[in-house]
Amino acid sequence: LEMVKQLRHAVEQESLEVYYQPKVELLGHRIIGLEALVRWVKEDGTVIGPDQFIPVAEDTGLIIPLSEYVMRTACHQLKRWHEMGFSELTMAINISGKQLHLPDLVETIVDNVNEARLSPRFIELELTEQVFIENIQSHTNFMHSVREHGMSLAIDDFGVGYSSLSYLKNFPVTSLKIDRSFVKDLPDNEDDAVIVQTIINLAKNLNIQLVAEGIETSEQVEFLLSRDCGIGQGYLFSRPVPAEEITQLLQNYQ
Ligand code: G
Ligand code: G
Ligand code: MN
Ligand code: NA
Repeated sequence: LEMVKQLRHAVEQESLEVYYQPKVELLGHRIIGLEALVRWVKEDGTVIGPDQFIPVAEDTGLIIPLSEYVMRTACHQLKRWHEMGFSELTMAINISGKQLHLPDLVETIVDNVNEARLSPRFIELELTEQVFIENIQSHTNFMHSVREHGMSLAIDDFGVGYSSLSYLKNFPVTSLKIDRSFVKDLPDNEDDAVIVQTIINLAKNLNIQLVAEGIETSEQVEFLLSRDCGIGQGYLFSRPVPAEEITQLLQNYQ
């Protein structure tokens, strides 16, 4: 209960922070996009991760103002980076299954994109595989609406859910993010190597962009490049960090 009160206060005061993690080209490490990841920075400076408060926010309805804050902040920040000359950067925003039940979710997202004077083609929404497996009509409607508005749609944590892969054919997905559990033990773990190879082939055959998550070593990069996976995220390139640190990374690269 105390946590609910504090979280409500943090949302009202807009004292949550949005961190960003780069998505890079594995060959050359150029940043091509960012993923927005919300953080709760307490007054004593401790940083709390979303796993600890998103579920609370969902159960209390605070997810509505919270996610609007994240979207507004991320869109305005992306606009700032575009105006600094990094004009092709994309922004990925996480959407949880429960948020999909919110009425007007797409409209809220589109309003924020328009308000920041961004083209929707720079916005990518990440849904976990669970959402696809559930196969609920309202979720399908959401996905088509996202695509009709010109935004991209990624499946996050791909490969961890048991499912029929046919949903890849039936949903308008533009990108797959290989769950980091399959990347962790590359290149030595032969099972993971086969699984990752299979996901790479799948994405290629379906003409879907592929992103490897959780990259921490250059050996992992070498393996992925040799198998023709060209895009990734992970601590090797950067942890999720505040916007100013991303600006530094962008400027240092040039
Ligand atoms: O940043 P970190 O790895 O701690 O994120 C943990 C989880 O929290 C991830 O699965 C991510 O998708 C989720 N998450 C991060 N930011 C947001 C957000 O703004 N909204 C929602 N719904 N989930 C988020
Ligand atoms: O579920 P989602 O992919 O949105 O979660 C992103 C989470 O993964 C963030 O909490 C982020 O901190 C974490 N993460 C990102 N890169 C790495 C990595 O290289 N290693 C590990 N262990 N975690 C990572
Ligand atoms: Mn994600
Ligand atoms: Na993930």
